[in-house]
Amino acid sequence: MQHHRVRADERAVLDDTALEMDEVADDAVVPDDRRQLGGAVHDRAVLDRRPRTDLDPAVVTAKHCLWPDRGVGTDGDISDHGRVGMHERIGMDLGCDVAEGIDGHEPDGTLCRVLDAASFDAHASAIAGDGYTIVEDAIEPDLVDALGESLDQLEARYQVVPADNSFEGSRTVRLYNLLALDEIYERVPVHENVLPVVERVLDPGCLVSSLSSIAILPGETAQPIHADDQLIPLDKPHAPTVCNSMWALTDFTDANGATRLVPGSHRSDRSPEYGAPYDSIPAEMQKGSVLIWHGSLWHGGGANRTDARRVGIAMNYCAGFIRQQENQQLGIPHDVAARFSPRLRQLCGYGIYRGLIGHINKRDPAELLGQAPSGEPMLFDAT
Ligand SMILES: O=C(O)CCC(=O)C(=O)O
Repeated sequence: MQHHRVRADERAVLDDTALEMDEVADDAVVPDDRRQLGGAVHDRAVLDRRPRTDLDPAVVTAKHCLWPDRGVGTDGDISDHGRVGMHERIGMDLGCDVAEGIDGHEPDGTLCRVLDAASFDAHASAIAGDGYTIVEDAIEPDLVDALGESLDQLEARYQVVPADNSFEGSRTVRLYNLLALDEIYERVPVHENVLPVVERVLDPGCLVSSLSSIAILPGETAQPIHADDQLIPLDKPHAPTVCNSMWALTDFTDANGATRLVPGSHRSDRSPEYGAPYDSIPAEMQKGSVLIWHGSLWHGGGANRTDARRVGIAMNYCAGFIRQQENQQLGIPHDVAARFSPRLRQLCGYGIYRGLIGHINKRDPAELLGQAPSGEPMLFDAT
């Protein structure tokens, strides 16, 4: 079974206004066989950000900026996967003068790497069909690293140890309620390469159900296959009420405990039998990628047969009409929730679903935090 993959950088359809052929000057050190680059750009080709050897994120991020850095070597071509070839050094001039307001670019010319609507649609239909999708390279490398560092610190500060039960594992370290623990996690639920997929699977009124970390340590055995919605007493199959995601903070491999999936099982008329063996595939993905799945999909953490940790963040969403797994309104201190962005506050439950569910005396719960109400009319008042 092939994973359905739409790369975040497939958004990098470069615009003629940003990149002109003549910007690759004649005296730039670009191998002749790469001269076709400009033509490809004019054809609105997709550039691949991944170099063959050098994983330096600065190079990766900047390399689509076609300001040739003259006088550098000729080594290090960008891997092109049959799409377009370019010389690695062409993109080394960060902060080049790219016209402002070009969709998908930061003012310094670097690529935002935001997927477009068609890619989000493709991911959502992969979830409808297979039960899951992987958004490769979805997360900025600096955010991935910052999250990993934060988890290391929190695990040390709280001296987190495995829960030692069959579900959470005996060699797995988990931290829950992350939004209450460090500001960095505020970037997770709202991530622009993930949330739009979830909004298509559930709807824009979806909520944060839980936000936790899962570090599978060497020697851990496979978690029992389960479905995240198996406690919800609805006949299956049903429309998604849960949509979960796993952010890879390390590479996820078959050997180190990549999440195991039973493709298509979200269409089953039942949930798996706890502890029973099932054929499954590993959701292998590189650090910075995100696995997103339908809450009915049968899955579980894999066994870690390596000597290194497999670290992920489980960003779990639910529909706006069901109860969140972690109680966000009580679990996150009000002064912390008050500083959240309006969208994050809504996702945490400080909002009203379809003009009705979650109101307090017909008022928006955001007002509890001293925030302006969303302004959405109450359903009753529209009758
Ligand atoms: O760690 C994983 O890959 C999956 C964990 C999981 O599904 C869970 O704990 O509910």
